[in-house]
Amino acid sequence: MKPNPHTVKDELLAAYPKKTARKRAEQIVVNERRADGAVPEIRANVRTTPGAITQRGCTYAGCKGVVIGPTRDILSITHGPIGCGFYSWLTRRNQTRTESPEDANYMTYCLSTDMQDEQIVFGGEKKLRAAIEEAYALFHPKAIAIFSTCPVGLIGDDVHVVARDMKEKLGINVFGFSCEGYKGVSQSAGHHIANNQLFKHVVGTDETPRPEKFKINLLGEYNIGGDAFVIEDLLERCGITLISTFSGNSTYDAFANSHMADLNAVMCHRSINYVAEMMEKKFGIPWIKVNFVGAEGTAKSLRHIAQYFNDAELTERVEKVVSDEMTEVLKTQFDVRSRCEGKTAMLFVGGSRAHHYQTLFAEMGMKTVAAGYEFAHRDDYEGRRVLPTVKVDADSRNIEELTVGPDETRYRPRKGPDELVQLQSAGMEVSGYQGMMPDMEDGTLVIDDLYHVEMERLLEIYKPDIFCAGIKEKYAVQKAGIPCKQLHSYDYGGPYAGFRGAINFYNEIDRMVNTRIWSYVQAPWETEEELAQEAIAS
Ligand code: CFM
Repeated sequence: MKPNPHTVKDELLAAYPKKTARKRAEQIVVNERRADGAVPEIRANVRTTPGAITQRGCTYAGCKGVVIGPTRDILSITHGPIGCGFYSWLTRRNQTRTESPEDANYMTYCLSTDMQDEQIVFGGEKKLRAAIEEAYALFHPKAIAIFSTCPVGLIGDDVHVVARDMKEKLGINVFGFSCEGYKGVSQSAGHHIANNQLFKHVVGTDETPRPEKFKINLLGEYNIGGDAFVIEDLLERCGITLISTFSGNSTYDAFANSHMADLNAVMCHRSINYVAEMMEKKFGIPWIKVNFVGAEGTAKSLRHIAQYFNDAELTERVEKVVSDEMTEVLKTQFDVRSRCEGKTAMLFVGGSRAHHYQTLFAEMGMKTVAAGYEFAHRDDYEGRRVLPTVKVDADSRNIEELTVGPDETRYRPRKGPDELVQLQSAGMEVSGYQGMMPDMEDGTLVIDDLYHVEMERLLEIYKPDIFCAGIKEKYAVQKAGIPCKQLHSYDYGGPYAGFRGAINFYNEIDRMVNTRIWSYVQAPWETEEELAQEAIAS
């Protein structure tokens, strides 16, 4: 029998003291869409209740690990004690491909100032300067980025002054990030800080003109498991020039030249919408939301890009690529549907994938019964139209909001207001994002910042056929006898983007939900006799 989502919500809340339950109730929402498309309000981007086991990461993780980390030729230095610098490793399965074997790729290196007690007491700036000089002597990079961990902010080291001095001294671009882990309630704050600094220090610093016809940037694609390679190939076959990607398979030079593009295609809205907005204000480049996850989403995104440029030849090429790819996609869809139709999934991931990957499951005939983001904001759930009503609390006010206006010489609106309205009325959302909830069925559960104790109850109540989360959840889920797909790292798999990626995903999920191995999961103390007795008792 299908569980009643309202009863499930009450059950989840029953675990908490009254005051906590009252607040938490606003983050656990039964999705019900009104006729006008509006969805219930959800509380998001707020502090995790102390004591709860959250899926979230910290601000430093969002800045260093997520946004800047995947850029291969920016040398990243973590400033802090080594115990705080886990993400110096870049643990995220981002891939990159240099154009020639001689080109710089620092992604496999792990640099930290390794602060000791002495620096905590007397200050760490001196050690940071020495580290930058040492790194420069070793690698001669084009740019060095410095990332602050919590203690740096607590003791008051000024990484920006150090960066400015070193930039002058070494003659390369050096910039710092005040991305101390505690700066925000999650990694989301780190995205914003990374966006700001990239925009201030890198974007628009290379004026080399680009002669190509259809020039775009892809924002919010991080090349996990090779996704970017699939998308790059598709764009190339369509005749679309990718000036830069923020930041999968990316380079410093591409960011510097990115203001030459005529369109920003935003994939992960949460992590990079700030850059899109600032580029629009300063250079006049419009942005649209795209989604290269799922065959349908990929086709729609390519078509929207063609529609934006409004060119018959481009449209024709896009249609050719889509139809070439769809034959194989539909064949696999048909095959996996015979085994997966009606099975259920739950997705609790980050700030965009819990939405994007629902489309892949839908293409397989599978249902999403519950989903949520770790650190997204209300607009990622409910759509950007709620932005004016989002409460700005003290935690959000902590993050710098850059004031950006049109560039005196370089502001060039790529489309006039009328053209933008025309695109809108042709069904294309410009500067917009619908969010996750309008795409989810009524009666599904939407939970922000899922707590571990809730996850365990959900598994018991719904027994979904697959649960999608990350490494911290994976083994707890599997011990409950339910397969867990990591949608952050893809486990060892991928790519899942584009048409080819969709086929990969269908096949992998088909294997995961149809293997019998999970029915054999049994704790040693659960003897057959005891289980039989339990069954009789219930
Ligand atoms: Fe964007 Fe991401 Fe995500 Fe994200 Fe992330 Fe990630 Fe993610 Mo892990 S940028 S919000 S901070 S799509 S690392 S590639 S998988 S939580 S859903």
